Formats: sequence, structure tokens, C-alpha cells
Amino acid sequence: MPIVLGLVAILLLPSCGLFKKKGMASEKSNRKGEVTGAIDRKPWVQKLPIDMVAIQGGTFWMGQSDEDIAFTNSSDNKQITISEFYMDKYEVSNNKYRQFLQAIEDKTSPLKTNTNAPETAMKEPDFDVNTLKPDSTLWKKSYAYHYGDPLMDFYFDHPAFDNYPVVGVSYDQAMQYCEWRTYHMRANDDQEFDMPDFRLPTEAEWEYAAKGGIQQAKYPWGGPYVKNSRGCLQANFKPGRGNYTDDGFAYSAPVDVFEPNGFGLYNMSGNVAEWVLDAYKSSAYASTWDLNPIYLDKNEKRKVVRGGSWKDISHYLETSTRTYEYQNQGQSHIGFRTAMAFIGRSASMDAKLNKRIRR
Ligand SMILES: [Ca+2]
Ligand SMILES: [Ca+2]
Repeated sequence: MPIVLGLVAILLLPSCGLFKKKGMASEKSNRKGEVTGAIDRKPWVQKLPIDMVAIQGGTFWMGQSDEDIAFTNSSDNKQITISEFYMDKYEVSNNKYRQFLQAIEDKTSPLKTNTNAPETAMKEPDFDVNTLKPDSTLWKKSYAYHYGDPLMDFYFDHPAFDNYPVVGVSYDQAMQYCEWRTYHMRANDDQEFDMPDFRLPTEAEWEYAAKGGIQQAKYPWGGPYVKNSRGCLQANFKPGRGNYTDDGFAYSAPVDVFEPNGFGLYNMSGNVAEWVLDAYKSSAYASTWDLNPIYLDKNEKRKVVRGGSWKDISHYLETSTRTYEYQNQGQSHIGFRTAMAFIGRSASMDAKLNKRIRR
């Protein structure tokens, strides 16, 4: 008898209560006198925007996976659950940021280009292009006794750097890029209902994504070393005690170099450090929830920066190391990437295919 019961349990296990979808009430005929939901609802599909990947939701240990060498006591371990979301494969490039500036600078070319698109619920944003240009002078100003002139002159404007990450943009500017990308997409999408906003990833989403599905990964490739088995460095940073070019690049590198992590994300560690949505508070983990946590504080001007950069030693490349910068201050080593919530979430959803997985 126990064997029979065991067999029944095994047979039931794969379904985990996820029975075959029987159809929504609204798909049934609207029988008089019955409540079946409103009829004639149009289907809606969340498209995967270009150069983004769908990050499967899950649970992970957020926080340091090695020694807290700076004794910041700011990233204690905590088990966190993250829902599915979309994230840019790459840091935002100079040329993508240029498209943003051109769209708002060129008054004859409205942001909305698809006149057949249904009215978006979003008001057309009002940007001032003069406040949005990357600050190229930072290449020279940020570092004492450093010859940054060639980068100051060429980095943002020259086609040679089109596929390099945009830098010298503040948190505030990155937020406006997200707002523009949201509007630009909605104004060109012919579905009746809007897609969710593009936004910066939350700090927890960023760390979960950086680990690439490897529990307590010190780096996006796992770790504990910065070199792979062939002896190659796996990110762009400052190896050794100042051997900047040991990884192939003295300053930043194109956004698509080095191997992507398990989620298909490039340069989560190194190249340029990245703004995330959260305000910085050293003790944030003690107060935020363990399900999709976020710490927002309008009065806190310090915003979290993650992943380390071309100018940092490997400690800052660790997936759990937290740093910050003031929200109105760009740096020549800080860029960003965007994210988007995935609607219709559940741990059993395949975000890429936008359908349930039977387990
Ligand atoms: Ca380097
Ligand atoms: Ca990066």
C-alpha cells in the first residue's frame, strides 16, 4: 500500500497544482444571470525589447560572499526572492544615448513616430537637452595629474566609441533616459495596453542578475578567481596594483566584450559601474523586505552604484559590493542599464516564452 501511495505522489508531483489552463471566465459565453467576467477583452503580450534578456525569478542569498575588506558592514547575507523581469544585456552605449539626445533635440522629429499607435496613457515628457548631455570633462577633471584630453575630446562624439558605454551621466540623467525609452516605445507600439516602464534595476534585482543563477557567486562567472581556467581575465577592471591593460583595455571597453554570465548579461562586473534605483543606506538590508526589496528615499542624495569599473580593483567587481555616488554627479566610470517588470509573473512562468512551465 505505501508503494501505491508513493507512486500516486510521484505522479502528482510534476504538476505541483498547475493544472492545465481551462480558459478564463471571460472567454466563456456571457451567460445571462451569471458572473463570468467582462467579455471582449483583447489579448496582450509583453514583448521582449531589443537587446534585453528575460531573467527568471528565483530566490538567492543577497550580500557578501567574501570578506568585507572595507569593513562597511553594509551587505549582510539575507535570503531574497526576486520576480521575473527584463534587463538590458549591455550597459547603455554612447550611440543609444545619442539617439535619446537626438530625439529630443530635433524639434521637427516628434518622439511619437507611429501615428497608428493607440493613445498612450503617458504624457509626452518635456526634456531639456542642455541638461542631458554627458559631461565629457570628467575624463579630465576626475583624476589629478592624468592626461584625459583624448577621451574628453572623442569619447562621446567619435564613432570609434559608439559601442562603448555612455559615462558622465548622473542618476538623474539616467532616470530621464528611462522615461524617454518608455515613452518612445509606447508611442510606437500598436497594442491597446501599454508596456510597463523602463527603469533602472533595483539593487536586489541587479545583484540577483549579476550572479547569473549561481548561488552566492562572488563574480558573475562564479569565482572565486578573476581569471578563467585558461588564465584569461574575465572582466575589464584594474588588475594587480595598476596593470590596467592586463585585461585588454586601459579605460572602458565595448559593451559586448567578455563572456556573458548565466543570464546572458555582459559586463555586470567591471567596464563601467552602474546606477541602480535604490538610495544608499548602509543598513538598508536590515529594514527592507525579503520579497522584491527596494529602498527609496527622495531626501537621500546618495544612490547605489554597483559592479565596479575599469578604474577599480577586483573587490569592487564582486556581485555584492555596494558603493554610491550623489545623484546629480556623473563620473567617467559610471554608466547604467535599464530593466522592466514582467507582468503575469509567477515562479512557474517562462519569461522568455511568456507562458507557464509545467513542473
Ligand atoms: Ca582594464
Ligand atoms: Ca558594468
